[in-house]
Amino acid sequence: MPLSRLLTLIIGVIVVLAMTIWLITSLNWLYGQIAWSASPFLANLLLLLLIVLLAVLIGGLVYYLRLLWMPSASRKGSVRPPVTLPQKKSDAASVNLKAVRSQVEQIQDEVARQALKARSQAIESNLSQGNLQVVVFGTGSAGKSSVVNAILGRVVGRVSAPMGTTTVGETYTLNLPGLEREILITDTPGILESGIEGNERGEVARQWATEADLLLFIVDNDLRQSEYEPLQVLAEIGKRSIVAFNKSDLYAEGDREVILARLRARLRGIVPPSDIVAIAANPPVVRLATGEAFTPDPEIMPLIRRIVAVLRAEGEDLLADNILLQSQRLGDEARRLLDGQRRRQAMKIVDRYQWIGAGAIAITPLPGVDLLATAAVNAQMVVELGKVYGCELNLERGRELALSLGKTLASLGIVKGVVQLVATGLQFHVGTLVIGKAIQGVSAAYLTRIAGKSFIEYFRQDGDWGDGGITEVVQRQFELTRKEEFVKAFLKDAVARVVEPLHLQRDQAPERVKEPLWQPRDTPPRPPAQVQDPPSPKGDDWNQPPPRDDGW
Ligand SMILES: Nc1nc2c(ncn2[C@@H]2O[C@H](COP(=O)(O)OP(=O)(O)OP(=O)(O)O)[C@@H](O)[C@H]2O)c(=O)[nH]1
Ligand SMILES: [Mg+2]
Repeated sequence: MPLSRLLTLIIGVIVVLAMTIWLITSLNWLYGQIAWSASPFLANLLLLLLIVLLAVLIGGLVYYLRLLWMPSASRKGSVRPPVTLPQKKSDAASVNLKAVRSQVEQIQDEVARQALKARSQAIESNLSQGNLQVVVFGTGSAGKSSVVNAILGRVVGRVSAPMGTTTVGETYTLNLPGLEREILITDTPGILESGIEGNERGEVARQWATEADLLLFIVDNDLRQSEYEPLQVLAEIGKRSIVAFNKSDLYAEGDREVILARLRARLRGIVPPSDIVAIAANPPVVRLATGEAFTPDPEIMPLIRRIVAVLRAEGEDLLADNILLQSQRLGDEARRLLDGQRRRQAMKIVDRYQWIGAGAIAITPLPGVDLLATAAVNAQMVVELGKVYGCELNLERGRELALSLGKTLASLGIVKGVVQLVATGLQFHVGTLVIGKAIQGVSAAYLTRIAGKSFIEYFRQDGDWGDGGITEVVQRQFELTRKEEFVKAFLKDAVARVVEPLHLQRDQAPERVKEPLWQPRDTPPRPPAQVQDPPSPKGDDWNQPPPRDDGW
């Protein structure tokens, strides 16, 4: 007790004592006066009245003193203080949800967008309501529905011997003594069942498990490796589990202890030993010696006690962790969908530019191999790709980027590699008169593709080439496009889009066929009208006239 309060108390007691003495003396004097001047009966009556009044006054004083002295929280008596989630985690979750919402808004696929919106709203309402989600999980026929029935104390889920009795997640409300929050308990289908339907049911169960604040993992014997794995995976993503060894009535006391000990040993580091309990959720009817049928009570209290203990001690943290986890998972999914959507949009742009460039270069060929790289990497394409990824560039910046990528293509020998690859691929498809033009056009398209895909990587990483720099990204994209199936499909497309129009053009202009369509090497350079960006500054090899032995 603080000193100030102690002093107040002492002074108060002295004052009260002094007043009491004065009061008794005064009453005594008054009593004497009345008894002497009036009657003793009247004096007794007055004394009684005064004593009652005094008692009421003292009672009132004691009541208010108690109020003054008691700590403010306990004064409210039965009203419990409001429960708040750990501030940091719930703040992080709401910040995360806000970011997710803006990503979800950008998703164009209506169905996916609505689904993600609904999930983000569900997480938000969980954040504000804070119900605890307990999910009953485990292999088929381990007794999950029986456990739910026993915990709820009434039959809600169908129970039967064959696996696959529960086919969807069923949720019930549960109030446990000593817990402020409402608990939602979900019975799930069994995992690790065979067949397509079994797998689908297992997926439903796993989905529920990832959304749980607390998992009740039901087994009916020692743990199999296949049961251990999902439990471990769930523990790795931060799921808290209680393991219930059900059907323990089937085992003699000693065997039951052996199984429990094995479970505790196997799950060391994943589930604390005290959270692995033996139960019998639905012991079968037994026939007594007298011939009478007897249904034993379920032995479920060890599990209920653990659920209450864990939720009381860790419930708020589990809830906050789970909300954070759910919002992060939603964010990952939104990002994945958005990334796919952007990639599709970006690839359309690359496709468009690669064939525009190919056509232009095939009509107006270039004098040298290395010039091809500059022509193939169009600044406007870079600007448009940036826009898809929310990165606004002006044309000047687009040019800079295009130029540096073109240089990289040339310096890594990718231009020559592509020309070689295209020349080999086209040799049987193209007539000799247009072969040079065709190789240039198709190579330009190929290089545009490598450049476009490299820029997609760059913009995906918020305008960063990554640790390996531009060289590594470009080299990787080149390697990826060299895969046989891609080259085949690309060349097939190229024949239709570049080579055939060239043949057609030649056939339709017989008088010009006498001059080969392919420009001789020493023709002065003519930049392709639509695609080529201005050449780089003087003194750059890139801009030098092509060497004489430049062969197409
Ligand atoms: N001996 C014994 N049998 C039990 C116990 N609990 C459940 N069973 C039996 O185990 C069988 C399967 O029980 P369910 O509760 O349907 O099991 P489940 O895990 O929900 O099964 P699915 O929904 O098919 O995955 C039933 O025949 C139950 O009677 C128990 O404590 N002791
Ligand atoms: Mg079931």
